[in-house]
Amino acid sequence: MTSRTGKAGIGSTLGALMLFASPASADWSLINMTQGVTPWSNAVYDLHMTVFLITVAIGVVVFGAMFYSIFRHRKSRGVKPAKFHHSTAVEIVWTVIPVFILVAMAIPATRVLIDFEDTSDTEMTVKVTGYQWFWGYEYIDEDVQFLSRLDRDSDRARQRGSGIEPASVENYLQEVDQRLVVPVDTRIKFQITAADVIHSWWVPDLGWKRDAIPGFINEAWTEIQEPGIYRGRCAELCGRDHGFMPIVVEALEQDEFQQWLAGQRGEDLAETTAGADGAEDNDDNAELASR
Ligand SMILES: [Cu+2]
Repeated sequence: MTSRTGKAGIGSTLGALMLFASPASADWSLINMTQGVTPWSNAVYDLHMTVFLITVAIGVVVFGAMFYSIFRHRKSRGVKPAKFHHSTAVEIVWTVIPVFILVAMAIPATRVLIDFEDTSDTEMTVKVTGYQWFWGYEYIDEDVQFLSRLDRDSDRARQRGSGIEPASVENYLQEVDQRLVVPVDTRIKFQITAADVIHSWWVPDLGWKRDAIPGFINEAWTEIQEPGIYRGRCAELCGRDHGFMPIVVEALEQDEFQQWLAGQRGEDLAETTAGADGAEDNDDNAELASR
């Protein structure tokens, strides 16, 4: 019995490996870094691939030399070990070459980082506030703000003994009641902070995450190139319900965004939360958000 399951296990593992190795079915994007939908995330992806290829080349050279030496100079071929210690020339070479490689990698990496830190020239600003355990969004200068919490279907399904099969809930734990709607092709500045503990705002497709720290405002920027829905989550262990504060960004074309904004404008926070659901902690939310 054991050996049969063992064989089946090996068989399925081999099958998976073969599937993986066949170029037609290999979807590298599943195991590779997310390429994202912003110029910055693409720059990071390119950097990642460059550094990855450099390390692969180093690996091939180093392990190639090592295995060749082990094979070629083996004792059974009658090779006698050389007796020397200390070679100044070799030490200089293996210090200088890595320094050059590191500098060659650091220059483009620094360029990309500096670009990310530059939040000037942005066309709109969104303030993001982390709460235990939901997000608050405020469109600075637009008079639009709201809270964004786990959608009700996921929230019901996650309760112990709810009897709801999580698999039956669409986008389980990855959907919110109110999405952060933004326009495409717009440089958006994010100002990220928190009201209680440290959270971290992370949408992989944007290419970055930023800690949300009480008393501090961290800045970041993005420019989404393709309309779509991009999902993320809090990336800092912030408390009991840390796993239940997803982030959903919906990128719309400019005119659709303006329409959406017009529809939202004027609705104040209390109305938004009261309308969103009748949860008992609405008062807490409004109170927290007003701080
Ligand atoms: Cu959090």
